[in-house]
Amino acid sequence: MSRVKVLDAGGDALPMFQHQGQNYPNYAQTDSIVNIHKVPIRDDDIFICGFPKSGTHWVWEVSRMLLAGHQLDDAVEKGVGMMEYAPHDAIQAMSSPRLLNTHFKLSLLPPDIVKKRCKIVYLLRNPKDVAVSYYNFMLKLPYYTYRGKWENFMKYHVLGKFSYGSWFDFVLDWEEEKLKHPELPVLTLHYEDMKENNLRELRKLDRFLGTDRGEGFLSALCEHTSFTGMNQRKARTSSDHGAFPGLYRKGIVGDWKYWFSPEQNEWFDTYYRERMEGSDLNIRFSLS
Ligand code: PPS
Repeated sequence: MSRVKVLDAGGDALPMFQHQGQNYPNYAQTDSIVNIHKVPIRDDDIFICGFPKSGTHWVWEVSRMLLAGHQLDDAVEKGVGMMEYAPHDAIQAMSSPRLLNTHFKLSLLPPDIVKKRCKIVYLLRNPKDVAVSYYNFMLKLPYYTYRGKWENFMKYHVLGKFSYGSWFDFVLDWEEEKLKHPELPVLTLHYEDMKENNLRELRKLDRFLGTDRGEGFLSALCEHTSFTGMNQRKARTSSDHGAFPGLYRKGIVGDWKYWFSPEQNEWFDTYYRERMEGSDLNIRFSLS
């Protein structure tokens, strides 16, 4: 394990932490990454899992309010339950049911998650918007000082050279694990479906978590956790917002159309077909 500088295609450096052949964010303390598989798991733990930039903050906010049974306006951040980021003794100290989250593949997480059949909310977002979101996030991280160009970032990101590796490896690993463990309670939510009809997807989440909050509550929650609502509230309350200024950026489906050149798009589509051949995952790249 070591701290490394990973160069994009133009030679601009991104600082990362490398562990067992995989790159991760360059967090100040890295014990939580190295020991993630050792986190003691409780029967009633709930997990939110997805590749970075798939809408984790959004679903985390919605889920914690469903569990609480009321809207929250506090400064609590998703990082408190992020398994590769939060100190593990702090995760141990959380009261049950714990709402944990991670961008790790299931095969690298504590095996007790599967053994104990913990509930997992699994998030998917189309990889073109993920790439754009990730790029803009990297540009804004003050301690990364990354100034690389989009054209030098995109392919390397898609090929898995940066933090958390490749979207394709991640989603294919998750699909394989879901098939291997059909008994595991997994609710798969697509970012695009949530943008299309948030209330419909919230109902699914409410049923899955067993929170049974009722239509009035769910409608108000949609409003409270809309992109605008969340963005404004976080700017007002959050201590982390300054550290992660690019987090609530646009919150739309299809922003990639403004970033991918025709050549980049063609390259991506060919690569996508190759990697996803044989997969029945239905990923939508636009809502129309
Ligand atoms: S992280 O840092 O990997 O955990 O990021 P993550 O939270 O998974 O994803 C960040 C993107 O989600 C968008 N976002 C939202 N979209 C719609 N509605 C709401 N409420 C919302 N909250 C966050 C956020 O803007 C990032 O996407 P982009 O495309 O960059 O805007």
